[in-house]
Amino acid sequence: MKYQFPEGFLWGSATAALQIEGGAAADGRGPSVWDVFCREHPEKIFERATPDVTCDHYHRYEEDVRWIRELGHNAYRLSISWPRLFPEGSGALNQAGVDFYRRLFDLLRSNGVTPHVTLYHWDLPDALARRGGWENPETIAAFEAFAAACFEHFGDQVELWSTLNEPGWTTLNGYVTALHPPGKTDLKAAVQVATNFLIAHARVARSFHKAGRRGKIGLALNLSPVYPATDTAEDRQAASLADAIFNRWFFEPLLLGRFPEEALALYNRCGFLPEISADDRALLAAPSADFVGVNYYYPHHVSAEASGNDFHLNTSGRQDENCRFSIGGLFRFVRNPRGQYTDWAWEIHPDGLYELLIRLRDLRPDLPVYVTENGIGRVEELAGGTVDDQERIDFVRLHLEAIHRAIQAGCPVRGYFMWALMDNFSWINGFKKRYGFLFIDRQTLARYPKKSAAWFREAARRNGF
Ligand code: BGP
Repeated sequence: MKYQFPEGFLWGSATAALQIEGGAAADGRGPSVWDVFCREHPEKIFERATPDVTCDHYHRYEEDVRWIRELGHNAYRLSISWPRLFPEGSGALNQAGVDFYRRLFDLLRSNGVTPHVTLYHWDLPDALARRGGWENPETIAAFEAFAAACFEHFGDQVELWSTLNEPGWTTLNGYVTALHPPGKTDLKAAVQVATNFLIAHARVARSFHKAGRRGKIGLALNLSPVYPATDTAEDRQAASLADAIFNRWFFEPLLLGRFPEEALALYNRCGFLPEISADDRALLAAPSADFVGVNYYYPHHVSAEASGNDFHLNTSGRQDENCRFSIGGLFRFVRNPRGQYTDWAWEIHPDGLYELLIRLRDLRPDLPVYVTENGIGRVEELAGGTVDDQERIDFVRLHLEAIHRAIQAGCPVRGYFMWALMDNFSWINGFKKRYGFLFIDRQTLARYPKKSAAWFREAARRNGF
């Protein structure tokens, strides 16, 4: 075997509540901001898909845990639906929601599967969204109460907690590109929301630690290495600024207890500096994560030539539909002419993951890291009861090789979660973009393991490949 992983390495896959559960109105669940966004702006979602049913995991979780076991995973990353526990975002707890997750966690554990649980994977209760969402400090307080309820009710079942999934990506799309709810382009609000997420994480982590809870708490960050498009001083400067805004704004407070100067200087110039109370400022000045989760899909290539704002994501999977991201006067993301791309125009670049892991190691050599998401969206069809997704096997193998190299170089990576366990509601991409180890027949919702599931099962069994 060429790549032997450390003992105890976690081999699993990931999902998020809104993307797989369905049961949108079952047993007292309240609406989330995504349910409402899809209903009010169907034109923004590929083929007007909705998260009402998705994979119906809420009703089929027993079968899904059987699949997880069948696929040989020893861990599973999932999220808890906030509006299933608190239909109004705060206030009365919905016991049926608690019961659902208790049954699910029990079943996972009795099948030898470690749950890695995210508290917030973008399904903000609509009641909070209507009062200003993450711009409103009330939401931070409601999140603290939701987190406390989760620790209280599931603390004996769960030991690995992430407060947030990808605060950067959700802020970017909610408040800059306007592609996700709340669909705004407001850069000042974006900086405040990005900061409010960090405050929310830090407060929850503090109460978790203060209460002496069992287990570890961290969060999952979307990280992308940022390369200058050319070697000019302008492009290098633009790339460094993009890195400060998209990567360092999030990992520096968590790992080092500080914000990147470059981003602070820009926000100061533009009048975008976030409001932070003295208490929260003190809180953010101390590192707050027991581990960091890295969600890695692709790198960015940055050009300083950006005349205006322009945002577009490929949601069709058509080769001729490019992604565009440009903030006028700051920078623009460009396509790498030498890059290899997926059907949705995301570059495949496993070395980027290695570089990110080494960067984290250099900052905090002792801090455990999980690769909490990594995967490839494809157009797929069932043939003979399976899908021949050799491309996914190659994608996962190359990224695992990069992780192995980083571990050899001293980065304490403790586990890998492939996105995703099953094909799911891919946000504004609807259902055409398939990510799973399990193929979901959209007519019957039956699950079929793809060829990659067998490859991964063998790697997990041998703890390497
Ligand atoms: C991450 C999200 C996941 C997942 C994945 C793939 O940003 O945390 O929820 O969806 O990206 O992205 P997409 O489904 O938009 O292709």
